[in-house]
Amino acid sequence: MRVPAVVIVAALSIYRVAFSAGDEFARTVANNVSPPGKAPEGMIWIPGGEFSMGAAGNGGGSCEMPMASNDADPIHRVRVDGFWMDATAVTNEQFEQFVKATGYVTIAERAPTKEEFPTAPAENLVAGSVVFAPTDHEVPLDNHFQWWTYIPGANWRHPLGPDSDLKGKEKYPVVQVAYPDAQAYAKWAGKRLPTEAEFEFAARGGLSGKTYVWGDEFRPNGKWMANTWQGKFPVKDAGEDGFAGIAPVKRFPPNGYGLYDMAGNVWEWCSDWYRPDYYKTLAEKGGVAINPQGPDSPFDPAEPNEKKRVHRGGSFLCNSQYCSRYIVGTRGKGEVNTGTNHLGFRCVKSAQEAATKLTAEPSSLL
Ligand SMILES: [Ca+2]
Ligand SMILES: [Cu+2]
Repeated sequence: MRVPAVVIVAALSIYRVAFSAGDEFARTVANNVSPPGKAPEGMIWIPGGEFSMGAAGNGGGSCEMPMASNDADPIHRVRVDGFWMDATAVTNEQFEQFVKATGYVTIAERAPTKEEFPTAPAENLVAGSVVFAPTDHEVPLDNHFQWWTYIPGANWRHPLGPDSDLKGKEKYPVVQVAYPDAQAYAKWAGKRLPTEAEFEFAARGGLSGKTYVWGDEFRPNGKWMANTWQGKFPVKDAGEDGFAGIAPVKRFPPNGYGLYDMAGNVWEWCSDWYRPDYYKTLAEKGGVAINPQGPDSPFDPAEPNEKKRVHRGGSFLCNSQYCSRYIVGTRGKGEVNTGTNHLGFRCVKSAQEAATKLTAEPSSLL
């Protein structure tokens, strides 16, 4: 839901999932195939292959993961086919091209209707979206309503509310996009949203079982590798990594596949429904999960009436005090119609989809 009472959160609940002793990473074995043709503009060939997916539970991994990983257990073996992936999150200027071409109106720009929210008072049925606001003093980290607020007039053109705009923000990731908005963009672009397995395979960049998309050290040689939060959360984003708040795309080093911002900056939509026990289900089946698409239906015990899809990558709000989900393998989740100012997306394209388009185009000219 996106009416004021209900808000998306960086980390809402902890599920006590039994930590299995066999929980460990095995080697990533990438497919030995060359890219099927020329890369579509802005996209990178991800070879696919077999890898260990997920994150070790608190205390069981290579570093502490506060509130990060209780739904990312157990580590299990997955195989994905090769695919093309956008090198960066979709930017404001790219999203604007889509809106100009199609006249698409995002969910945050549409007023919620009485039909959607029969019990909501009429004065609450105002178009808007959810925005992070720092608190003016230290607060206990047990109630996210202290820093997330529904702001009327917030949407992708006004990410922080009506007084904000996109001037000079062409290369920033588009935010305040709900799942159907991201899907509509992908369809227009002849692409689709990644599965969670594709996202993680790509994020790991060919490495095996590392803590971060770049390795095991958070700041190798003192270098900041992703846009995260420094300072006291949620009071003051100290911006020691160069950015207080969101950063333009490509300001931090790419991962092993040449993908930018696969950790930090903005969360990204994946196409899988969210269930905290999905990995457990796959692990119990045994063997290797081939191109897993997520569970058949969503269920989050913390908010059983919300339909949620997976978020991946963490955001500029992630930090070691509250939510360290810039750690690769950890998972996020969000109600499908809810955007926030730290949630965006990028697209992928299957090899076959790309090939079909190439052969289809010349004949359509006949
Ligand atoms: Ca930062
Ligand atoms: Cu986080």
